Amino acid sequence: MEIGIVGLRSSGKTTLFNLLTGLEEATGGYSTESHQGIARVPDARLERLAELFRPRKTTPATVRYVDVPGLAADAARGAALDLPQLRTMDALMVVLRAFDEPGITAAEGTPDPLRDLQTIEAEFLISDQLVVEKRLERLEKDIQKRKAPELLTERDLLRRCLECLEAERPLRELELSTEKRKALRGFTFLSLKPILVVLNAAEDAMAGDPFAGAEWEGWRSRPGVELTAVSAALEGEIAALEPEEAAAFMEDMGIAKPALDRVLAASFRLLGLVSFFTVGEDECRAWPVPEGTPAVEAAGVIHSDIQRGFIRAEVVRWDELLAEGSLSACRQKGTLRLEGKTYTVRDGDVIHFRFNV
Ligand SMILES: Nc1nc2c(ncn2[C@@H]2O[C@H](COP(=O)(O)OP(=O)(O)OP(=O)(O)O)[C@@H](O)[C@H]2O)c(=O)[nH]1
Ligand SMILES: [Mg+2]
Repeated sequence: MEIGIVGLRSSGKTTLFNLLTGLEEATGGYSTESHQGIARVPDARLERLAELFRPRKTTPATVRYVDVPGLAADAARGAALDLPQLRTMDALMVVLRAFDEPGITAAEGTPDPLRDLQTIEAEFLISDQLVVEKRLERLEKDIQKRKAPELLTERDLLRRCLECLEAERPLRELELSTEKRKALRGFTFLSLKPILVVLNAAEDAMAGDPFAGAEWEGWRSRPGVELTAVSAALEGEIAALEPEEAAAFMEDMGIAKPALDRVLAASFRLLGLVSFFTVGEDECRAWPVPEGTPAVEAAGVIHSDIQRGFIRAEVVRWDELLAEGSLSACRQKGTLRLEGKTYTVRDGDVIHFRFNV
């Protein structure tokens, strides 16, 4: 599962990407290349489990980010089409510049995150509209030759999409059945992807909710949209400190947790993922799976043998395990449940798979 980082030029995409992944790609000049990297998703539950089991290794869930070159604010409409990589992403993180920096402001204009968000969303809509129109044209020709029911169904669906886009609404806002959603998958529409809007704010603007104003009202409750704010500059300072210093610094600034943790947690939710855990002396590990995954498939995420030879899953909630102190205590107490192949894995389950190959 991948998240594409997208935004106008010099909005701080690569700076954020570096902070999230621990990589050190060049910032400042206009990027022309994309970068890929993996971020560890902090999880307090996993840390608590690791305190109990003291494993040799603790492995958190990860999210993969792809940092793509920025769009120029004055680019020809449809410029997002030049970023074909975006289409293959599962979700998009839209970085908006809200910080003021003389050199950047001179080149890219005064910071106006809402304007920039509208510009980017417009790019998504245009780019999707071009795809829909092209396909509809082709369909009309095919339908003239042959009135196949599947062609007519597809035309109906694409007409609905076109109507939505022409009304300047993203496809995220269409109410679609699972089946229709599947039918649209191959088109890799940008405005259908869930987005995480990250406001890259000035260091001193992190107190309060930057999205509280009336101008953001329309964005606060849209389907498939999450809003969050960070100050990349401030996060960079925190990341450069030793842990104790960082804690003291954050306390001074009145910050409970690094904003990056919020970005990571939101990214994870955006992808529709939940975590289950495996525990033991060797390793405590968080495994990300799509919401609704049955136990037998979750087993396959660990190893295909475990899926193939699946007998049953022994499941206990992470906090119940912490309360009892061990899996055997949970077994005695009756909080450890035996589940079969079709059991739907829930966020925070600790699972021990029994299998036979
Ligand atoms: N003051 C301030 N400067 C920032 C902040 N975030 C990034 N910058 C600076 O803004 C400049 C551009 O940052 P990048 O991370 O390269 O931006 P980008 O979005 O990757 O730019 P392109 O890839 O060229 O589109 C760099 O000089 C950063 O140091 C911030 O939160 N505050
Ligand atoms: Mg960049």
